[in-house]
Amino acid sequence: MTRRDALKTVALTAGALTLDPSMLRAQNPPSTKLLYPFKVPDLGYPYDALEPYIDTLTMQIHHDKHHGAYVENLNKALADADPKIQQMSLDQLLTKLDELPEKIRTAVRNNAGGHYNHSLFWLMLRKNEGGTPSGDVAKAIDDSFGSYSTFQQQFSDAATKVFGSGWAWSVADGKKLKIVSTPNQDTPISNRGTPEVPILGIDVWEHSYYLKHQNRRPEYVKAFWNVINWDFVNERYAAAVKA
Ligand code: MN3
Repeated sequence: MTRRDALKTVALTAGALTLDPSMLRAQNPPSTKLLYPFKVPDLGYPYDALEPYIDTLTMQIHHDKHHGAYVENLNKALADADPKIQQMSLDQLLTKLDELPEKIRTAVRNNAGGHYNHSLFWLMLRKNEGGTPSGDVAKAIDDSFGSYSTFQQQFSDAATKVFGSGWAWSVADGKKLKIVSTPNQDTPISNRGTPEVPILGIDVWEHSYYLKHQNRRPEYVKAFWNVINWDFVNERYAAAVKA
């Protein structure tokens, strides 16, 4: 039995498919099989893997405590819910927020969103030391923005301008890419009418940068370009275009 099969078996016998990043990675959207009770996925790399761009302590607290709290509060919100709701996947919860009982809707929106966004975020990160995108996503960036530097500029601008806490994203719109932002833990897949598939995102909540960069969000956004896992972004883009 391979390690992956062993993990699957363990997860299945535990009554829910959860996930090491390699299992999440194959999914599009990435978390189709994430089910109640939800679990925080392994980070998939050491806390210090993104130094000096994102520091060790930030990664540890962000993953274990902040992501952990979203998962814990999501499970709490669903604990007394109708079994039909408990059986909805993470994606279903987020794309059908309107169908949830009002009593739990806000808690699910915030905490399922937090779980979804962070599960994606960890996979989007890998130290690349300023490496540039390649493959289809590089072409999509050129086709949509004219050049990588224009894309960087517009994405950074969106990230810097998020008022308060939220995220900036690049989402697939057919073969083209767009830049959008979401407040709090809202996620592009929840957009009514036109759910969007995020292929790259940056968390601009202060908890994601304050220990190292304090109030200097632009400095964190600049550092972010050194820790993008372009291979994963390419996989997301390919899956989004196929969908
Ligand atoms: Mn965060």
